[in-house]
This record gives sequence, structure tokens and C-alpha cells, in this order.
Amino acid sequence: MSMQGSMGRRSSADSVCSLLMLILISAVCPVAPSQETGPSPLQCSVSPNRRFDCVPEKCVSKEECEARGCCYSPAGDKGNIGQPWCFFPPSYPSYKMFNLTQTDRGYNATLKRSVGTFMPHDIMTLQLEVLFETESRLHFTIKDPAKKRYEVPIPTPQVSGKASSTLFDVQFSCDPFGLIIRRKSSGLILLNTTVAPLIFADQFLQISTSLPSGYLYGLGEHLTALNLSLQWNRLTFWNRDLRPSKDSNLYGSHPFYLSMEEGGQSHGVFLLNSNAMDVLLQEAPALTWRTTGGILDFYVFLGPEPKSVIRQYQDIIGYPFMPPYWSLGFHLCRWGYSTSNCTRQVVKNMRDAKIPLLFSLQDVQWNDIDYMDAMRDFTYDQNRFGDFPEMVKEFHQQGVKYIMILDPAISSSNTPGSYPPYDDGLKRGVFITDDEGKPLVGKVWPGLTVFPDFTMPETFSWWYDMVKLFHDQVPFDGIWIDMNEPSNFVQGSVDGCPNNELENPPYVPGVVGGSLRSTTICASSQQHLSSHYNLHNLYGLSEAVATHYALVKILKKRPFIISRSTFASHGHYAGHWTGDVVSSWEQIYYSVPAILLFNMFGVPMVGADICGFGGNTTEELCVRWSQLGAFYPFMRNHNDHDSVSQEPYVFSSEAQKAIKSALLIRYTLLPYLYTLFHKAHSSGETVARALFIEFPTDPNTWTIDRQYLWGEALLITPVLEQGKTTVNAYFPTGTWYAPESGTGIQSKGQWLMLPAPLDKINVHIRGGYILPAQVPGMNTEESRKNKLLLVVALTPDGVARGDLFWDDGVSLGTFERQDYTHVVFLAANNILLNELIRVNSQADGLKLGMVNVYGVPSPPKKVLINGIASEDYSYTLDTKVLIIKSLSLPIGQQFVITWTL
Ligand code: MIG
Repeated sequence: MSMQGSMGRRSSADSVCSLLMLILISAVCPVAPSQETGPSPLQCSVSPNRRFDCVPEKCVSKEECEARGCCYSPAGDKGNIGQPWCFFPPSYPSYKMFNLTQTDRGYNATLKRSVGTFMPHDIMTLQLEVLFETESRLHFTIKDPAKKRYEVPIPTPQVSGKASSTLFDVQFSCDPFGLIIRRKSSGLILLNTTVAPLIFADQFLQISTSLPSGYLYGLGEHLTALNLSLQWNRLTFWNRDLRPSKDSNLYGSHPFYLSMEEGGQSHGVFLLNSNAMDVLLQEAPALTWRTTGGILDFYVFLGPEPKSVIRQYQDIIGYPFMPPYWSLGFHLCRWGYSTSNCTRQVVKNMRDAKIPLLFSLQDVQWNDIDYMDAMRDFTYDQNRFGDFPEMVKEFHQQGVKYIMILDPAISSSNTPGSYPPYDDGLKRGVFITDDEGKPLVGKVWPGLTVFPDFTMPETFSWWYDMVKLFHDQVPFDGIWIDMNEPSNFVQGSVDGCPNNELENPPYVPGVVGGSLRSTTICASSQQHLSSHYNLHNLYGLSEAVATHYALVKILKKRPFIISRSTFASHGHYAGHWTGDVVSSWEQIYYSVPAILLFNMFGVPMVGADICGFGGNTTEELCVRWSQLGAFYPFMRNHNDHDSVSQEPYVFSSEAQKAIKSALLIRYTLLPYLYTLFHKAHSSGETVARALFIEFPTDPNTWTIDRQYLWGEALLITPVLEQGKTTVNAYFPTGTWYAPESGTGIQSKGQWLMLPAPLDKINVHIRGGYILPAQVPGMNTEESRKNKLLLVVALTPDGVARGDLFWDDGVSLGTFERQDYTHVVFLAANNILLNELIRVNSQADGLKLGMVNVYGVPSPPKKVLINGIASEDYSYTLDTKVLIIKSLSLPIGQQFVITWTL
């Protein structure tokens, strides 16, 4: 430990120099003290926050603890796990490092431990590989050099050389082995893995690190605030079907965090590991990764801005898919639309509910499992949904898209020959097998079921065939994939699970139900690539990938898929909804951090069930949730089968009016939202964005999770509490305009109480930005044909910029094939003009019809459009808003608009 202290005082050295030091250090590695007796009392004087659990797998007495060579000190319960009573002394044996060598990609070294741990099957010799992949990305792996272990099968970039300069430096501690990673510019230690012993046993891998601050974000999917609690907090990763509850493993796993450093810089860490896992947080501040298999495969992202960290993470996992334009509209669903006529009536009610506004605004109608025959995939009930294909065609004629649900589990108890998905799948061997090699049988909605193994190539083609045959009958536009954790109504299988090491690992993370098989299939069941034990957390992702490729092939258009279960890289293929949230004020709030975190995970197409899924909503909650939901990237109202109706049209006309005016803002801003999705797809940006990501140097923003932004320029302040007609809003430094009036607020970074009557959601446009907008039509398709409106929000210096990405909204790979239009808008010195980055024929019909300029200090003397004077404008002195109307300027041709003051 003293070595670490002296290394901490060194100024940052270049890698050659530090290599020399390291060789020197390795040469003088001391021999670890023998552990035959318990540690002396002195070694146990570890301050409470720096204690790391030495008996994670059970409760022990003082004697048992000390027999392990650990320190015992009972303490009170704090956080969800409490302070450990039995903890490692600093002298607890760990690995030592040998043979550190420089390679053309970084460093290699051997790690050896001479004394085993309390876990079975310690791997006594390990291989460390440190790769300096880019200036801002460090990659290191710790593996068993003697035996290939399971590794997560997602494609990651392979880098051959070594970055010539880096934002980080790495120092190695040889005894105990540890990595100390610092930011060169500030000298700040970002990671230090010497704080607790490294354990690498066959089914128990643990590594701890110090953290540079208590501001930590990520590590989903959990029901949490945006800024994670470090008070003895355990976050468990084991995908599970569970109504979102605190301190529980939920539907997805994203072992990635972002940490804020003092001054507003930030870094991120990703552990590419899909095994059942716990992450433990404590106020030291420190973090422990504890996983039950695979290898340690870490990426460290140096940012330094949070935006860069998030992009660098997505460089590894893939950028988000580009959604079809229509998917940005309003989606309506519920469990319980039990017939095709009932589903038709819903669409009709939406269209009839034009009062008091003239827009219907529904874009997509959905069905839940109600449509199926005996709840089996790829069937429809001949009595209740006999005219299912016709229903979908009618929706299409009305400009409404259609999505239905599919569950992965396939009914297995049919008369042979009567249900092709099962018969064909069985023949092609696509189902996950038990320890005897027979398809494992569980129970889901249709009764007995088997589970497709989406890690097998044959399953991809079988799934494609099934989806294609169904699409030939029912021309749906997208697919909703549910129950893909995978969920199972019996524990493991109808025959239970065998008794083996995968079923009963020496350590079970803090999963709900206490066992890996709880609500899912046996961990020891076999898949093509590995055991389910290793692959469980990838089940939803693998189904999403298979569904994505099936839809690409069938539709030859952009696929739209919403999935419940996810893993890192999911956003490249599909979106996500946050599952079975309850209709409560608590859960409307939690949906905000959930949406912001999924944006950080590279899954920008995300939303919660508007008005709540479980339980009964109230009119007030549903109005507030619809207002918030109008600013979810994915906007869907969905409801449980036994809850009261919550479609917008069931409420009072005041409520309907409130919901529609929020919808109207969303539809007006679709060109802006679509451009944000393009930026997510093309450069890893977030769509719904936490304030700290946009304003990292303002620490006031670091804990804000009741407000957020769309991109850089739109601040959203929903009401998340019952009975409130005001809302407290933080305005980061700058000018913020209320679009209703166009009046600006100058903020120095301050909280303001805003009026928020039930019919209003507060949104503000940031000075310095230009938002492309459009007058809405009946749906997104109609809206797309209308004239553009530019909202120009000037800074006090009179400057603003923005852009528009435009294409046909449905074709595959328009960005990659460069078949799109991209126009930048610039305003300065009382001039607004466009700069054509790329123009294609898609933009032919698109014309600029109106410009609203906010923050024009005095009445213009004249307005010139391409040099020609126009009379069609108005100026309001008290709001300082200039409105220029009756324009007809093709967006793909250059224009100049001038107002002289
Ligand atoms: O066991 O398909 O989260 O959205 O309505 C419940 C019925 C299965 C769970 C999904 C929910 C859906 C429901 N499903």
C-alpha cells in the first residue's frame, strides 16, 4: 500500500518512463505475509466506509470470519445491504503481478496468487492485457491463460496499434496487484483497484475500485434516482420479469457507469460481462464488481465531457438504430382489446375525439396477446379476430400503423402437425435444451412452452420464416417483444432443474427470489453458444437482433421493435419500454431517470407506459403522465387488462384538451426530434438528455432528474406531483424562452417557480438555438407534408444555430448511403440563412413557411426575403418576438432573411 502512496505523488510520466519504473517496482515486490493466523487488531483498523465484504455469500460468526483471515466488527444497517461485518484486512492475500511487458498495443503481465480464497476453483494464474486503444479509451482484460472461458458474443471494435498519446496514464501495483488509472490533465485517480483483493475463481470474480466522486450514473436497469446512492447500495443484474420495484433486478442489464469529476470532467467504465452480477457501492467512495462467470473485460472512457463518455461507450456497443418517422408519433395500446372490432373502435374513438382540437394525432395502434389463438405466437383467434388482416389493412388506409406483441416462448403441447412454429422448430433443433439434450419445457401464457435459442443461426432463419409467414397474412409495421428475460411461470422448468454447479453456484447475487431459476429457465440449460447461466442476460438482446434482421428482410424498410429485456448494445437493434410500471405518482417520477439512463445506455427509443400500466390511473395522473409522455422519445399509452380505461378519449373534455395540447407540442417539434434521432444514430448523442450531460460544469445540474432536455435546446419541466399547479424549475445559465409567448428568462443558473395549471407542461427553448418545426397534420405522415417553421431563439448577442435532417422517413440506411438532406440554419447580425450540407430529392417539396424569432430587441424597420422586402411580418414589443409569415422557401435552396433594426 505504501507503494501506491508514493506512486500517487509522481507527476504524470510518459509510458516508456513509467514502464521503467514498473519494472523496477516488480523487481522489489515484497513477499506477502503468511496468513496462518488471523490478522492482528492493527490490520483491522479500516475506516467503516472502506470496508469490503469478506463473506458475501452468507452470514458468519466472529470465529468463522477470523478463520477466513478477515476482520469482524458488527455494525448497523444502512442502505439496502448494510455495512459488512466481516471485511478484508489490507494484508488479505491477492494476486501479485509478474512479467510486465510492453506490447505493440499496451502491456501484458501475469498475475499469480499463492494462497486460495474462500471460493472454490480459484484460478491461481491469470493473464492481464492492457490495451491503449484510443486517446480516450483504455481496454483491459483479465483472463485464464490456460483455458478459454466464456466471453460475451457481441461485436466490439478490434484495435491493432496503440494510441500515440492518451488522456490517461496507467500505473501498476505489483503486490497486491492493482491498476491505478489517472487523468493526466488533472492527476485525478479515476480507478484504483488495490483497495480490495482481486478474486478470480471459476464462478466468483470480484474487483473493487475507488471512485473519484459520489456522482455516479448508470448500472441499469433498476428503479432508481438518476444519481445513484452510494450508501451500501447493491445493484443486481439478472434479467427478470418483475414490476419495477426498488432494490430489485429488473428486465435488463447495462454494466456501465459514468462518474462526474470535480470541475465537470467525467469518465465512464463498462464491464463487458453478461453473468449474474452484483455491483456494490459504498461511500468511500468505492465500487465493487462481483460477477459469477466469464472474464473481466473492462473499458474505461476518459471523455472528458459526459457527452464524449457516452459516445465512447457507444463506440463499443454500437450506435442506435434510425427509427422510422412514424414511430415518433403517438402509440396506443392496452391488454384487453379483446376483439378486432373493439380495436377498431379504439382507433375510431381517437379519430372522433377531435374536439376541442382539430387533430387526431394517433399514429400507431397496438394489440397485446388478446389477438392470439390460445395465446400462441403466429396465430390469431378466428372468432374474436377473424378479420384481423382486414383490420390492419383498414388502419393503413386511415394512415394508422399497426404493431402487435410476440412472446418468445413457443407452445409445445399441440396435436402434432397442428402448430407449425413448434413442429418446424423442433425439426430444426432451435429450442434451448435441458441437461439431457431435450427441449426444456416451461410454462408461459399458452401453457407448456419451449424457448427458442436465438444464439443459433438456424433459429434466426426459423424465426424469420415464422415472422414472414405471419406478415404475409397480417401486414403489421413493427413488433413488440415481451417476456424475453425469458419469463417463465414455473421455476426453471416443469421438471425442475438438475443439481449442479451452474444451478447452485457458490455465490448467488442479490436476485429477487434468491435463486437464478426464479421466474426463468434453468441456468444449466444449454444454448448453442454456451450455457444459459452465461447467456441469460442476453436473451432479450438476442431475440431483438433476430427480430431486427427478420424485419429488415421482410419489410425492406427500417424495423421498429420495442423490447422489454435488454443488454448493452440493444439500442443498435431495438427500443425499450420500462415494463409494468404502476399508475402512481411515485412511478411517474421514476420514469424520468429511467428514460434518461436508457439514453445514456444507447437506447434512446424508450418510454414508460403513459398513465401507468398496473392499477387504476386517475384523470389528473393520466393528464400529467400524458404531458410528460409527450416528451418521452417513445410515446405509448398502455394499460393492464384489469385496470380502468385510460385512452385519452375516456376523460373529461378539459383533460382531453390538456393531453392534446401536449401532443400538439410534440407533433409540432417532430422535425427537431427526428433530427435528434439522426444524431443519436450517426454520432451516439442522447435524445432525452439529463441536464448534467448538457451543463457538466454546473454542479447544480448533477442531481436533477425531474427535468430534462431534448437534445441541447429544449428544457422540459413536467409536474410529477399530485395536486400541484406550480413547479420548481432549474434554469442553467443562459436565456430560456417560453414558446407560448416567446418571452425570455435570463438565468444565472437559478431555480424559478413556474405556473403549471393542469392544462400545461412547461417547456423552454434555449437561447442560441434554432428548432425546426412543422404545423401538425392528422398524423406524422400528414405532418411531414406541411410547411416548416423555424423557431429562432437568439442569445443576447443575437446569435443562434440549428439544423434539420430529412429523408423519406422509412428507407434503410439513408444516412449510410448518403440519401438524405441536411441543412444548417444560422442566425447572426439580424440575418437568418441556411447552409446546405447535403440536399437530395426528398427535400423537394419541403418549404419554409414561417419564422419566429425570439429576442429581437427593437422593432425591425424592414424585413427582406432573399433581398426582396416583405410586409408579412409582425413584431411585439413587450415579448420581443418577430414573426415572419407567408414564406414559401424551398429548404433545399439557399435563402437569406434579413431584418434591419
Ligand atoms: O405476464 O402481454 O409487460 O406490457 O401487457 C404479463 C401481457 C405479460 C407483460 C408486459 C405487459 C403486457 C403483458 N405482459
